[in-house]
Amino acid sequence: MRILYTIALGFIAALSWAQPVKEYFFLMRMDGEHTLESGHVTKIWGFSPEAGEGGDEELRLPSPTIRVQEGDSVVVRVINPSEEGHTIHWHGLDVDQANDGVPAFSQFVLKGDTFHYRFRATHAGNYIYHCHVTTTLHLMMGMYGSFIVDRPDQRVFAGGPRYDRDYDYLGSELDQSWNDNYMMTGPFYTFEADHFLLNGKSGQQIYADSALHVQLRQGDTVLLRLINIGYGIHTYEFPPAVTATAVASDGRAIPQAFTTSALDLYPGERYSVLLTPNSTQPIDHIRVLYKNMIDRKVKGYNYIPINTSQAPVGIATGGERPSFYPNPVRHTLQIANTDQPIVWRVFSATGQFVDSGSSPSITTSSWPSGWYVVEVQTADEVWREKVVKR
Ligand SMILES: [Cu+2]
Repeated sequence: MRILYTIALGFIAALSWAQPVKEYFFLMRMDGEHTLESGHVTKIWGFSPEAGEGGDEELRLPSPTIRVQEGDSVVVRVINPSEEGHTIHWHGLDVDQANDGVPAFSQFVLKGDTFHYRFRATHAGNYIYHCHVTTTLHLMMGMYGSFIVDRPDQRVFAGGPRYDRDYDYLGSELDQSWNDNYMMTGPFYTFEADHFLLNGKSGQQIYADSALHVQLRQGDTVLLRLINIGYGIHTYEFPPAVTATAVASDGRAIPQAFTTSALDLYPGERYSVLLTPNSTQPIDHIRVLYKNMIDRKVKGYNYIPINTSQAPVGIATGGERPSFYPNPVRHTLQIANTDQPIVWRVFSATGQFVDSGSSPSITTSSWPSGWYVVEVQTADEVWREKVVKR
């Protein structure tokens, strides 16, 4: 009787694991470095993929995005070679208690230990994984990443709207003094964010990374996966040239999808937002504001560029390209690398004329914050450059 029972149980278990299994291997680490926008290198902790030969993969901020399909069984094997215990909590995913990564209720992964997290990704959507040990410190040190569940039919959820391509943005904050001196951090109320990140980057780092730019041409529907793992409110401001429709939140469809020009994400929240162009304006951006939870004061912001044309802006047609610095700019933009007379014109993100001149330094103090196009003309060349005014 007992044998039959065991066989039956085994059969049920086998059935429930018949779905495709996605496996990940992570090291839990406390020895990473991260370059901030200023160029300063600070310390981070996190999860790095375990490499085969040639040592470990580099530890990055954020930790790698895990991407599986709806219905997949997921196995994440973690090894902890670091000095402290860690866990992984699967924020928003329906996992059982043993796999939930909340230290007192499930498994601590202590120094030298290995653990296998097992669960099923039952609902397409955007999720977060992070260490849940002394969360304020371990999270702030960078032990987090995005967890994306998508569908082969490119619908946001079963029976939901389709999209052509998707982008995921994981917003977070960092207090440099905490990461620089993590042995000396005080209680959490002393945490004061001074770096505001999207996928670990800010300001010019986002501008320089075209993988973070949204490609949005006429007729496209793009899915933005917006995720907040910070300790403040993240407000996404969409430009008038796009229609932004929130269709899902926290891994479930929103019963009444809504269009919005500004969407607030509270800590731990995730939204799926569809973007479609509604004008032929060539240049635009999404602005992300980072607000304090208590007084809602804006503490920082980032821009996500939207490219609406096939041709990248700012590609020279020949000759030596001028350089523009600093970018982002506050007071004065310098145009360098031009050995012949120039004329420059500046246009706003909506294409309106702002200023013109012929000196290689442009005073920008009076410009409102946002994107601009600087057009530089010599006798036989024209260059265009996107510039961010802070
Ligand atoms: Cu940890």
